[in-house]
Amino acid sequence: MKEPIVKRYEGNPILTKKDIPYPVFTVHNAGMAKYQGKYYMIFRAHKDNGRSILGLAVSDDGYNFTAEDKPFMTPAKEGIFAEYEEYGIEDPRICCIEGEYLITYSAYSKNGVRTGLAKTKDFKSVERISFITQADYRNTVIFPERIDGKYVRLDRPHTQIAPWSIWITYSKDLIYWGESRIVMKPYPYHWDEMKIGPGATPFKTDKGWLSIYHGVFSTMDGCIYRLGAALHDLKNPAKILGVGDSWILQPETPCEVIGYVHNVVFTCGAIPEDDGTVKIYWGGADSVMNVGVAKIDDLVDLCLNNGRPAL
Ligand code: BMA
Repeated sequence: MKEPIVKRYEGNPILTKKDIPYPVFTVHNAGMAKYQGKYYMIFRAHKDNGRSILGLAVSDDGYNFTAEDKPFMTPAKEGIFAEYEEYGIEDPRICCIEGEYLITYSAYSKNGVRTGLAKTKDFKSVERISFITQADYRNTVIFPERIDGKYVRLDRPHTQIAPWSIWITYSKDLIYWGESRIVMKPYPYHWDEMKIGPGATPFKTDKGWLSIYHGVFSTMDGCIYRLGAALHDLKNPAKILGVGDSWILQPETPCEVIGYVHNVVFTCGAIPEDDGTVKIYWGGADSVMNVGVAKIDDLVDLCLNNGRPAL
């Protein structure tokens, strides 16, 4: 059998509800960052009313995490943020840029789901900046460098009319965003034919920005969430150089197949390392956190030499 491109860590799951010192019922879909040599994980957790909050766990090695005593972010209690976060905050992504850590998250309320933007310098305090989309946008990742002086993001509008595709958008100040265009669509009768969305914050390789995304396939037994890889041009990330034809990870282990939502691997964060590997973190069945390692060259090769059309 072919070696899997993502090698699962034998100690998975690396974080579960049992590791959290306050009551939560899931631990999943965590954004990841390295700060002062440590690994920071901002995870999503369901409370027993079915709404989500964000917790924080820290590790020296990227595998053994200890959760902080208190949640990192809970829905805002006042002002504009309270109005749009009432039903919970979910699926954080972290982008380290110019010494700050930007956190994008899905904010749910009776007005729909939109992307919130917050920032932290030290993973102790967090400051909300703005909502950067209107309703029906999720899965927002910000590139870790300005390109041509602009912040760049990928996101996924949520609509029944257009295919659920990945779009790119630019900003000079993180508040006002524009010049949007579609960059990648689901691919018919393929593992990602139903919908796709940005996953981990893209990271730089010498061949392009590597983006790990999720793709969904609908079956008679419900949806299957898998992960794939795409490579964006370094100078013009609206241009996709290649999308891997095959998935890089699919639900296979018991904690990915069975849980709060069956058959889900969903990433919000990956950490590229100096040795040419990347640690990819994913929620298993919307219940626990897992990690695996891939060689960056293998992912790039998949995109460039075993591809499918982006659009
Ligand atoms: C998506 C999001 C993710 C979740 C996935 C599978 O729509 O809600 O947070 O992991 O569904 O349930």
